[in-house]
Amino acid sequence: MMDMIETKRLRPDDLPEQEFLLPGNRSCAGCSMSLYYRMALKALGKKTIITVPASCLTVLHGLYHKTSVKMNVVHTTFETTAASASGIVAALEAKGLGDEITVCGFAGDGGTSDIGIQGLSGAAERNTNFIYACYDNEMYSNTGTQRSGQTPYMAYTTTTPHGKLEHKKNMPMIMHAHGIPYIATSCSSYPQDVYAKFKKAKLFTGTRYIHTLIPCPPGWGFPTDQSIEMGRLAVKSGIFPLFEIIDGKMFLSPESERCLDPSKRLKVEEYLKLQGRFKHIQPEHIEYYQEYVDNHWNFINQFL
Ligand SMILES: Cc1ncc(C[n+]2csc(CCOP(=O)(O)OP(=O)(O)O)c2C)c(N)n1
Ligand code: SF4
Repeated sequence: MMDMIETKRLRPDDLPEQEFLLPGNRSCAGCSMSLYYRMALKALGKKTIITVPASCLTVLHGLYHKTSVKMNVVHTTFETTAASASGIVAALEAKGLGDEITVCGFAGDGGTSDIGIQGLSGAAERNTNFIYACYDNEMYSNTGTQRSGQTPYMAYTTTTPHGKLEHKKNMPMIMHAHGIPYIATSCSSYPQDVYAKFKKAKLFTGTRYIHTLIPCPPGWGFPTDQSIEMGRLAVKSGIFPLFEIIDGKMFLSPESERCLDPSKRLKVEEYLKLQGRFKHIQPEHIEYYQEYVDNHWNFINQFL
């Protein structure tokens, strides 16, 4: 049973020593994307082809002829991650290598839930055989922090100077509606969980989707040594639930189980007050945000 595969209690020394992300890259100080990517690549392993669109991740990869990534990588245009992955899969299948090599598209939240959603939806409807990994820093970070469909309620961005009025688009549930075999959420603050979920995704055939929260110090407005803490607060407050949906059934990850009990959820204010992007937020917004998170947990409960 796929749901019985262990995704918890991994210790750092359970992880393979081989590194595909080399020390030193062009992401900002404190960027949790590096940690996330390092874990994901360890899980995917050498026999992988990656496709990456315009984003902070392209910056991390570096400029030709130097790179920090020891992998086969295609750099593709902003909206084409899933189309590019579909093309790579078709080419591998034509060469009889479809079962041997893993294809994985990595894109930001803008590249996934806004401009890239059409190609992703088409590929998922065909159940094309690749992993799609959305790293979610909740804005278009690479171009200077504009609003995306994943920017949360009331967050400041350069295009929402008074705070965004809408909530995050629920990408994992949109992907769930496509009936794909494996969906997971993860957060860079829980690196072993990131590793385990990529490793588990590899066991399935068809479209697999992993959505990961990536705290971004300059975009969110917090000190560079607080990235891990910020992700943990997002999970502990229930703002970002960690779960898997395996063959249509949802399983809460251990890190989020405590959130089933509303009294054990950290108040959303404890998370919001530490970030510059929410500094203009008023008590009525916080109350509304808390209500929204509590209602979202009632929604999640229906699936468990
Ligand atoms: C068609 C097109 N429109 C706009 C851009 C400019 N652009 C490059 S990266 C980027 C933002 C990417 O945001 P996201 O996908 O969230 O990734 P992040 O930068 O946050 O890592 C934009 C708007 C582009 N490259 N192509
Ligand atoms: S802008 Fe944010 S996501 Fe992009 S490299 Fe810098 S810290 Fe990382």
